[in-house]
Amino acid sequence: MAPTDGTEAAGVMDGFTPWPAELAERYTAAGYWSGRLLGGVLRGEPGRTALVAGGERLAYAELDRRADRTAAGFLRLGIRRGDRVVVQLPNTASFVVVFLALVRVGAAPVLALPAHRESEIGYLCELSEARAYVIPDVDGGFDFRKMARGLPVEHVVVDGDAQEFTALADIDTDPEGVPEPPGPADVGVFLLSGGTTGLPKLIPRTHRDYVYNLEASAEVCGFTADTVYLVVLPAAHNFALACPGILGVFAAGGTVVLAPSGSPDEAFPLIERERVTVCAVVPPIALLWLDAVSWSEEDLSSLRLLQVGGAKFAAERAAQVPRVLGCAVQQVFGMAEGLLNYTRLDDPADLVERTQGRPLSPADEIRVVDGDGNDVPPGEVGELLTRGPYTLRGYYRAPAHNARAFTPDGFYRTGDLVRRLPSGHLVVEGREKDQINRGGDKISAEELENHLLAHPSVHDAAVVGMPDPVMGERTCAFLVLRENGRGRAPSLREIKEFLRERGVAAYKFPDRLETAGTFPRTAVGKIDKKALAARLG
Ligand code: OOB
Repeated sequence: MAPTDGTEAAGVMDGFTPWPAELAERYTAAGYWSGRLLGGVLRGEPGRTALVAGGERLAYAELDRRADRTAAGFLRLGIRRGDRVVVQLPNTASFVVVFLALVRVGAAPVLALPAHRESEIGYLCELSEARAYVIPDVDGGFDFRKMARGLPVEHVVVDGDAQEFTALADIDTDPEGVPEPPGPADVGVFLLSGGTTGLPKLIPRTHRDYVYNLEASAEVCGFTADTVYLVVLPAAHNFALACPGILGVFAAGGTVVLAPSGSPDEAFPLIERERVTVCAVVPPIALLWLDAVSWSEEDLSSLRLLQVGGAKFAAERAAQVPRVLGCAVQQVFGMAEGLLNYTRLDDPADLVERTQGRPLSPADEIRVVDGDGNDVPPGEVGELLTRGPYTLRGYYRAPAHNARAFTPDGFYRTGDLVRRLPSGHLVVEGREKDQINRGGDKISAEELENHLLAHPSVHDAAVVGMPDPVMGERTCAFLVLRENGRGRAPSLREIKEFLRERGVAAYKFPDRLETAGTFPRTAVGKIDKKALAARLG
């Protein structure tokens, strides 16, 4: 696509949809787009601790040096500005170093989740035409090197024992200067969409829009050099990375502490030891913590703010957080595509408990529309459409999908059903998109159905969410079996094993299996998923 805003780096990234020139000028003139780059987010005092991970404790100066040396290493491998590199690292210092190194080179990390397997990773490598793939050796008992064999990438870079591949430690080299620094309009990073179609989508985030995302978030959330932020969600997820997340902490000069998971056994001792002040969690983790304080012995008194988002957090539970955990709660309704809504630190308790926040930026445009695309009266429920200085204008290399996912004037159709209050706060009332939100993990029904349809006993498949008190939703797969149901029904265990062999991430596995003779259909002949969901007692 031709560059249209005059500052676009022509040819650096095809398949990327730029903002129209007039909007780009407005966002720049208003100061939302500063021209700062993702590689420059390390703004803490050189001697101050930037990162605590496992046994490692890195000062800003040291993290900066390591990022530069690893950037030099990627350049030495031939990775250049405009290239893509699939990064699949757990919450380790290497994730942070590799991320910073790549954005400094101008090669965009494609941020896969540690849970992704051959099915997702193979597709991401192909779609992005990745030049390299960065992995741990073994994590959570899984050997990532095994998965890397046979992938269409030139370089596999391994954090740890590299075997036949390139060791991350070995690419570290003296910087010889960055030959061609990225521009602020370049794509800085690719995030993964939760997905509503058969295949996941890539979300291009430019340096300028993502820097605004993280800086404005850090301001709204009151992050300073005194912030000590605990990461319990995957660092590759937008919430933990930039809302304000790891990068927002760096921009504010604070300290990031990486935890392997949100389990109280791991997180609570770190909160006590590092005097953690803020943490971002999904609702199931918040519920776990609310329970765990009664039996845990750690001192959590340093905690000032618990950010909860990724899925709806019930008002009653939000109200419990200050009483039980002794800190403020903030609801965050965000999406990798861009738009972020935060309850504000000085909002009255009622809004903090009962709403999912209001848009981050004064330049975020919000519409709430009915099925025909007309704005609903104020206060009524409709689909949320949005456009703004950090919301994508198109998925990467997905023109057919983009024609449906965006209005002709560039509003992103979120698929979320919301109600807008006079204060501008949004209440999430449901979802229109065919997706299951399993405790913050997003599962595309169509993607899972396609995998199930490949099973020899399955004639037809429909995946629906079922309400769950802890996860919000769990996944139920309805199957119509071949031979009019006379074939043997596979067990849930067999289906999980089948999906594992196909290389599907485990969080997408169904929690429950039901067989049906036929599927109920809507008037237009589509599977009636509401009627199916109603069958679940
Ligand atoms: C975050 O991002 P994604 O891309 O994993 O998922 C986005 C979707 C939203 O469209 C919405 O359906 C759901 O997740 N969602 C919520 C929610 N936060 C996200 N639904 C109800 N209440 C909430 N508070 O999930 C994400 C990205 C950045 C920050 C926080 C969450």
